[in-house]
Amino acid sequence: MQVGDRILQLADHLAQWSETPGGLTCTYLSPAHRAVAAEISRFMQNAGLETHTDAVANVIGRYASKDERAPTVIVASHYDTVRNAGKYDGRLGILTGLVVAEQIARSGKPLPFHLDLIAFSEEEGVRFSAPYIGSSAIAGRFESAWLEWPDTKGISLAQALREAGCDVAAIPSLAHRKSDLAAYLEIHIEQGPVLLDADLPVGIVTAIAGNSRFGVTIEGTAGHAGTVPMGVRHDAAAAAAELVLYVERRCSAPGLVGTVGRLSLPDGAINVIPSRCELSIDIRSEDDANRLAAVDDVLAEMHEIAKRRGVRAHATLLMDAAAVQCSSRLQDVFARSIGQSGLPVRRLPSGAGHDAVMFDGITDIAMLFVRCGNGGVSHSPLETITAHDADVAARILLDAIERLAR
Ligand code: HGY
Ligand code: MN
Ligand code: MN
Repeated sequence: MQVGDRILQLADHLAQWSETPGGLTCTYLSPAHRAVAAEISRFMQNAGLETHTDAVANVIGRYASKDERAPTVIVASHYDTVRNAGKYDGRLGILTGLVVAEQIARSGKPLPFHLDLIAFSEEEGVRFSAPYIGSSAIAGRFESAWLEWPDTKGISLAQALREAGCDVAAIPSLAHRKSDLAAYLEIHIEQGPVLLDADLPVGIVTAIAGNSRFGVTIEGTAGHAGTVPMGVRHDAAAAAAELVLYVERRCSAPGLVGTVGRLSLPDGAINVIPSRCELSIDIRSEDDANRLAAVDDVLAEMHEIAKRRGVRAHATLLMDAAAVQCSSRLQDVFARSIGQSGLPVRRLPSGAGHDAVMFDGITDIAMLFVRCGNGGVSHSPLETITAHDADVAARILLDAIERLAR
């Protein structure tokens, strides 16, 4: 079986565990998530890697260097998913790393660095809104304040970790020092149409967009839908609707994207004027000044809408990740590997966030994108890649690791 076929077959296999029937949802520490962690651990053991699961449920498989004091090259991505997700976001990077690490381990080829394949437990920030829980712990950027953050059922992250048998007190010890690491490599689906339109199987990521995320609550005044005159209402949903349209308008400016991905009326009823609306705001740009100016304008508009409508609005910052440049040294390693395979070298930025951002400033980072079919759709069951492209990515990753070893 071509390596690419095997990668897709393993992705299909992992997609069988889901919190939702008929689709793929695998959020942090759910029973489905725990089952996938156990399966990935089994894959890594079968590949001949020294395997363990850490205190935030990252699954780590090591192909050790003979030199105990050697630095580590991390090959990683995440195994959690968004709701109603595709099978390849995150998992492609883990499975491509798995087949390559297995090939190296089976060859017994000595490496001047430890090779750590890491399946990060939580990148999407779906259940707890805290971003990059898995990779932040390894990078020493886990924020203890996140432990109190509740999920939609009021369960705190700390409680969920304890219930999953994770030792919360051990989290700080997961942090790697700069001197421990030699490089961070991540294979990921592009989640956009650029490689598809260019008819290329892979591309090298130049930079990862900066990302600001907020949780917003708007509190108005409940009232009878039939008796309160329109001019004296303080309607939380109408205020939110104005804000959603402002985010869309303001982030339609060049170089920006803005999204309200969650919008809810917790105590909504058809015949009651909404008193409370909860929504999320996600603003991104490759240019940090552009992103932060848009954030300022959106927050100012939120306060203006609240004042004009007589409601109270509050925004909680959930993430403020600056744009990250990928290492030109490692980009060139990937470029030589791609050139070696006779393919044109295409470099492109990433609008999506990735675990790689957690390692910025700690070690050199590089990402290889793999073409997405179906117009480049992602965060959707329509997400698709080909075995051929997965095979190309595996061959390039192997060649890049061998180049780093030389
Ligand atoms: O939101 C993102 O960019 C990534 O999928 N977590
Ligand atoms: Mn994603
Ligand atoms: Mn991802």
